[in-house]
Amino acid sequence: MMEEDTVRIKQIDEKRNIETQQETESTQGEPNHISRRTFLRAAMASAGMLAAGGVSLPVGAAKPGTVVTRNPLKIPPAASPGNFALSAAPATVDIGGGKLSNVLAYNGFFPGPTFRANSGDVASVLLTNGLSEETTVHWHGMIVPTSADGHPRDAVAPGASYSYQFPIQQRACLNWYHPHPHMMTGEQVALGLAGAFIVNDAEEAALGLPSGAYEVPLIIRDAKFDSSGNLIYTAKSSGFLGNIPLVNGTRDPKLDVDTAIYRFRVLCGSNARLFKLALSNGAQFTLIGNDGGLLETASVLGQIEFSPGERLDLIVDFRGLAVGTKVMLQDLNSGWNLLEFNVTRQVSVAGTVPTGTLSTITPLTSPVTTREFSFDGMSRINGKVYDINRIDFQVPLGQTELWRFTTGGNAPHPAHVHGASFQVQSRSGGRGVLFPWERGWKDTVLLQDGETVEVLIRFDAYRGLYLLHCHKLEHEDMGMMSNFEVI
Ligand SMILES: [Cu+2]
Repeated sequence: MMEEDTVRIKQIDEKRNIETQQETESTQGEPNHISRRTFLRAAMASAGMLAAGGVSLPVGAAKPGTVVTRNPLKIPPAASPGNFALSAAPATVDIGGGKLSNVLAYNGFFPGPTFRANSGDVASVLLTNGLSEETTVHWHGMIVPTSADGHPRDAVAPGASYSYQFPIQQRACLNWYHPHPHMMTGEQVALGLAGAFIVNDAEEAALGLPSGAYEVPLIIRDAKFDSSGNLIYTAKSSGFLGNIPLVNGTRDPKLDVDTAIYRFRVLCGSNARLFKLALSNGAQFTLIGNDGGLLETASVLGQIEFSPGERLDLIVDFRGLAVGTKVMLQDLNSGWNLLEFNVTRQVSVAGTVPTGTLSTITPLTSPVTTREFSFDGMSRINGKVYDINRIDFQVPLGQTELWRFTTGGNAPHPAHVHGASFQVQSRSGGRGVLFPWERGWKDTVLLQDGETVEVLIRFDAYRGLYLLHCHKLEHEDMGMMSNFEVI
């Protein structure tokens, strides 16, 4: 494993820039190859910087009070996944104001096209790998057969193609797609490979939620750029943190809005950063859904914190605002301005902010098995570093189980499961409560230090190989991941 990893890291990118960071807990028991890898990466980072003739000096996020030129928010093109040719390849894109950046892109778009389908449709996507390294596509939140899950075992070699085929048999929700290759997920996502996947159904349609121009996907992430303005990846074992926020691949974005109700489909697309969303005018969000679709009832909230891989379905009401008003979507954690809403047009659009019952969610009950998963250090689950060939446990199809996630340190760890959604039951230690955005169906739940989170889960759809992992992508790449089999 050790030599294999070393070779793989070398293949990735000789100029990548990786710093090591000590774990806050004892590293005793941390397998050898991790320290070998971090050492190797640090050595390569030095070599890369020498070759490049110096260290780049990316400009930080704008300071408060600075006048910022705002760029129209990019809206990725919509696409049907019915019979779609998807390429992953280097591209040059405008991230706003004519600033051209070299990125990795799906079909030349950063973010990739937004897939939109109805429950009951069939997805058939042919990926062609135009990268210089292997990749896969994982359909995060989609319940798909193992062959379509983008497991690192199903790596697609440079120049090769892979056909992802799956029926869409789940409720309306916002999911997303991104690479999941062995130990290179963090790099490929940070360099631009991600896109939204929206599923619609009749239950959702009956609510008459804002649609068309009033339904806007927002992929929020952080990023780093070199002095030429190209996206770069500088991994840290504690997680990649960029210094520039991007929404839909747009720097300093603005969105012209009408005096109407909007539905924002929000994805935390960062590798490691948590965002705490709020509106600058003190207005509140109406939260109507999350990872697995609509909640039973809406919640009105001033602040919402979410972590890599989590999704939010938010209603924002601009009806009472005067034309000319500017409202900023902010991240209270970093102090960043994420997206400026400019109220530019007075309209009268029918519609109301949803209240009351949105959806029916049948609770999972009576687990027959309890499993414990300790997210240890920065690279292990239950003491073990991921081994692509090792199956760590087996889960009977159709059996309700209680999974208990714990962590001894080095959080945040967003715990993510493939192959099924779960229902969060409790959080003890740490923050000690469940939040309104953790109701309903989830596939990613945040563990902070000292926390134990219990979920109920049942795999109803497919037998086969799936993954449990930390969605801090650097932790995932270092081995905080586990293979399991639904039998
Ligand atoms: Cu983690």
